[in-house]
Amino acid sequence: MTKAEIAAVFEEIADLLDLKGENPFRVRAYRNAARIVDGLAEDLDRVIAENRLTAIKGIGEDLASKIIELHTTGRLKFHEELRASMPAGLLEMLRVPGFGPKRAKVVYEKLGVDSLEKLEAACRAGRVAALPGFGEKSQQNILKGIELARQFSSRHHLHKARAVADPIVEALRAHPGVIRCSVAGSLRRCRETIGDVDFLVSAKPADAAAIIEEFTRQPGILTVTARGETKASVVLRGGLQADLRVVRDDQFAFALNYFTGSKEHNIAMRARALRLKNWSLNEYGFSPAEEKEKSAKELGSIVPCRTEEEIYRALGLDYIPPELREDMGELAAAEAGQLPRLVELKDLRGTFHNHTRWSDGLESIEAMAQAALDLGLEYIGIADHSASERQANGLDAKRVRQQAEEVRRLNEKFAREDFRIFFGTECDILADGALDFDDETLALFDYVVASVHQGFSQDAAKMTKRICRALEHPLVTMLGHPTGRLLLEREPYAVDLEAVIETAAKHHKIIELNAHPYRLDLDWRWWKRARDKGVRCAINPDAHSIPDLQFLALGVGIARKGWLTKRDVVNCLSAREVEQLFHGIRTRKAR
Ligand code: DGT
Ligand code: CA
Ligand code: CA
Ligand code: ZN
Repeated sequence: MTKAEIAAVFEEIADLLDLKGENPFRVRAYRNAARIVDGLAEDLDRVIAENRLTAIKGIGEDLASKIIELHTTGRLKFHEELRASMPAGLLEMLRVPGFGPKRAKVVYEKLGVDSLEKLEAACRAGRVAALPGFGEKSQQNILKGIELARQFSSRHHLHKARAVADPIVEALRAHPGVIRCSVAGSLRRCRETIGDVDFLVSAKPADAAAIIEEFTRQPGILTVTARGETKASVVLRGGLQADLRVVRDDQFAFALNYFTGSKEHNIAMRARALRLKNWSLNEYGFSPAEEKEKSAKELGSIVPCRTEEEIYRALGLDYIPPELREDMGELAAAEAGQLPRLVELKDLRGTFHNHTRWSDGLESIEAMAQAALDLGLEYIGIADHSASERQANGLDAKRVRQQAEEVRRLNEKFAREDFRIFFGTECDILADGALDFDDETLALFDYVVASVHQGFSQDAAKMTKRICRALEHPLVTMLGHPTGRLLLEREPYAVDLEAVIETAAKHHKIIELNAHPYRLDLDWRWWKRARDKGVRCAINPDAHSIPDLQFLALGVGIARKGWLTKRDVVNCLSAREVEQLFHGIRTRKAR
């Protein structure tokens, strides 16, 4: 099991113990352990081999042996027994947003409710509202939450889908019968959430059976739900479904294009083929439109295409990168030769908005900076929480000054490596749009990320005013996670993004693309519009640990979906240019 999977097991153990009403310290120990394992920068194999697990703060003998059991066998007896001792529906109920183990315990004990269905029925009958500590309003919220949980349960976060899909693609590529292999579908288009994973392989027909056999034997696969001569469907670890299709190599480009989608993009492509050439286009190739019966499947494509580039060229189009295939103007731009040259991960020279032990991060400033340097970056921005974020150990004005001193000292050291730490803050935007620090304190930072963390229930007019007021403050550099959404968990707060973008543009403020896989906020659908207004983007991992810095890659994928180029993304500037930009924003001279 990977670190993330072990962390998920520990989270579930904590939930189960909580449901049982166990000692809160024991519950917290597992939640902590989940956080620590997930945030561990080092290779787990190595830490185990060198017998160093118990040297990690928060991991004792007992947890260490559980980590080893999970990592080596993929299961944990303690976890399985705990699971078996409780109705399975209880855990399912915890997927309802805002409905935690404490509340689940109450409805279970008082009403015998032990599944999502029973919870819904009890709410509809008004029995939940009558429980002590619940009431009419929370009953309504639970009903809304059940609906969301149902809607969400069929989709999965992007990073989880990537983590299970990547090793399978590698294993397939290593198979001798496989000629070419790729993921397709929403995962290739880098959508923010994934319904199912689509794998595509090309091979000689005689090799298909062996490839399908190899696929279904992968360790990431839980069950095989369908198996045919050229297809298989499976359930991956974590509950994701996946399909594999095996095609001949001369069909590969057409199949890849078809199964990458989106469906809307495919429809536009087919319409263009018909209109321009009187060809029909499908997953097997081009064929004359009138030859419905003898399709490309039997006769082969009338224009053979080895690559997707050739398919687009055959239709008079520049190559359209998968991220743009959403039928949002990409065909027209490709026809006119006006597709943007999309930003790439290697263009990024630094990142902003990262947390350290000074607030709720796991590592020291130095360790985060070293990790960024190891990734090949030239600078990192540290932006810990401000005082109002008490549960996140937010900094007050006094600690800000101490932190500034530490950053200064570290910068002397890192200057020798041509690396720089920018000293920032993630400053709360208070309910009325005022900032959480006074101007004198704000002026100590190189830059200020302003974010909303509380008071999400304001109406759109209030929230918009609140955020715009913060953006108008001369010492604010960028807006953090603009909608506060948590993908598959919490809807965005009500806000008029048009007005927010307008205000950011007017004051030359940057908007963050928060690259944390639960956020991916500002949403890709808005970026083209923001860029056209002249708003620049900062791709920020919102890292709380060293591995979190990898989220940058997800952020780049979303930026690409938003049509952004190197010029639109401030992470592509040198440290020197960033310094000038931040200064320019402050002095209102930025352009
Ligand atoms: P997902 O799985 O919901 O995250 O989204 P996709 O885009 O991966 O959708 P999926 O797995 O149902 O299908 C993969 C691709 O296959 C899809 O992007 C386009 C193509 N496709 C599927 N059904 C249709 C269809 O009815 N018409 C056309 N033109 N293409 C389709
Ligand atoms: Ca899919
Ligand atoms: Ca599919
Ligand atoms: Zn935040």
